[in-house]
Amino acid sequence: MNNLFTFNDTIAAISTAQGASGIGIVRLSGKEALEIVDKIFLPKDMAKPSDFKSYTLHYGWIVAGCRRKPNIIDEVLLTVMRAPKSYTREDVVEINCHGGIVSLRSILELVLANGARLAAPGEFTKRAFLNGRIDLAQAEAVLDIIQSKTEASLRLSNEQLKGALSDGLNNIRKSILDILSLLEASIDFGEEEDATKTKNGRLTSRIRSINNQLKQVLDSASIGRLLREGVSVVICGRPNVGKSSLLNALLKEERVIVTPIAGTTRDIIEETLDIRGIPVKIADTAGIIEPRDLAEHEAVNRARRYFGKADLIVLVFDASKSLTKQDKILIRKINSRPAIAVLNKIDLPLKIKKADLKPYFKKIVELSALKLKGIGALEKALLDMVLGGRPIEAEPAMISSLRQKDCIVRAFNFCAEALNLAKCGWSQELIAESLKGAICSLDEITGRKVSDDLLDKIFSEFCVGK
Ligand SMILES: Nc1nc2c(ncn2[C@@H]2O[C@H](COP(=O)(O)OP(=O)(O)O)[C@@H](O)[C@H]2O)c(=O)[nH]1
Ligand SMILES: [Mg+2]
Repeated sequence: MNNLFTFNDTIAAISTAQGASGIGIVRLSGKEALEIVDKIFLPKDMAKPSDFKSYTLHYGWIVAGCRRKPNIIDEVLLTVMRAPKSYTREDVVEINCHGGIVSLRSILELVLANGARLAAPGEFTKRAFLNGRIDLAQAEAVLDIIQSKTEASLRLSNEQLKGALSDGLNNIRKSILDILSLLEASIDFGEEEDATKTKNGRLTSRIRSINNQLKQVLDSASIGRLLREGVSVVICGRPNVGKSSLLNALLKEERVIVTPIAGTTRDIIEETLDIRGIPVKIADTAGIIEPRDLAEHEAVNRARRYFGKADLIVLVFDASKSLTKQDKILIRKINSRPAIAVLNKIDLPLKIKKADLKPYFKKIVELSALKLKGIGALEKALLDMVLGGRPIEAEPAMISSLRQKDCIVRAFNFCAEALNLAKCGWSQELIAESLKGAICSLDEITGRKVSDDLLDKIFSEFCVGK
């Protein structure tokens, strides 16, 4: 894994977001990166990039055409990072130019015309992985950092990039390897009848300890995924109960139009809140029950879809009015899905009491979206439902993706199988086979053993330029 791959081509891409901005970066990586910029960079002191020292910054211009009559494309700063101490472990050049679309594209085109190839999504990070600078879990962390929605998920991804997860898994892997070598020694050399019994006891306790460690990693998965992916919450309720007002109150801004006219909200409005580090994607829906026209018909369909796929439902009632038939229909629709009832408009004289809803909901929150009273209580109720009593603290070796979780589950199952075989005194070859299965599953997380298809799939989620 640690040997350098030799890629014959040099890749290039715009590494900053597309659109007008202060600066933009075109990045090159590969054997010819310096040679290519030699042809297009005109430094103030007329030196050549291929003579530049690593980790140095140079002022000059990107030019097209010959050096005597250059056509200036942009004024830039050029950074050189030589192999192997670079992001990809290859020669890397970053051209810091002005962040206009035309400037960035012109420089990229020039770089491509001079011998570079346009990088595929995630190809720089893929090279970093293939060249052994980072493992697959760390490569995934790079993507997570870019996509982090809250500070807590950013912290988790940074731990993973530093190698916390990989270190934890490598320790478990090493313990399994230790057992395997013991097993193999006795497979080869045979064993006395008496000694086998005590040895079996030791063997089962060692496998059990590995099982416990894997279980711990697995337990961290749900919080890890929660921090990374967040939860989706849908706000439902009949028209005019204050759904849009509630979303505005949660967002602390006037995001959605609120009027006393029923049917004001026709589209789904979706925003992400940060509740104690968990990204909560919250959607306000149209409260229409009987659509009057095509637009309302579509609004109802969309609301249904959101209702169907949300992790959690917030059903809003107007506490200043008695429960209506429409309210009751919605209560029935909740069935046994995770839901919180919100009694809104408690600033007005009340017609519904908490007790009226007790039979249907585990959590009921009274609030006033208009007067901003009780919003904190709703946030707390949301968090309680989502966490189900688990602590929110991010552990260092936390798994964050479904892919990683699948691998750990497989490793755990293999170990559980090995434990059973050992307990029942089955042959050591069989136990060894199961343990090897566990190692293979762990290796898929760090990428020690991974198929090209899976690599392609993982890196295709990256943006071009990363
Ligand atoms: N008194 C009072 N009025 C509210 C409260 N929440 C919303 N409203 C009013 O109820 C009406 C409907 O609100 P809106 O958020 O558009 O309801 P939606 O149709 O469920 O989205 C508006 O006139 C709001 O000002 C509240 O807590 N107290
Ligand atoms: Mg509304």
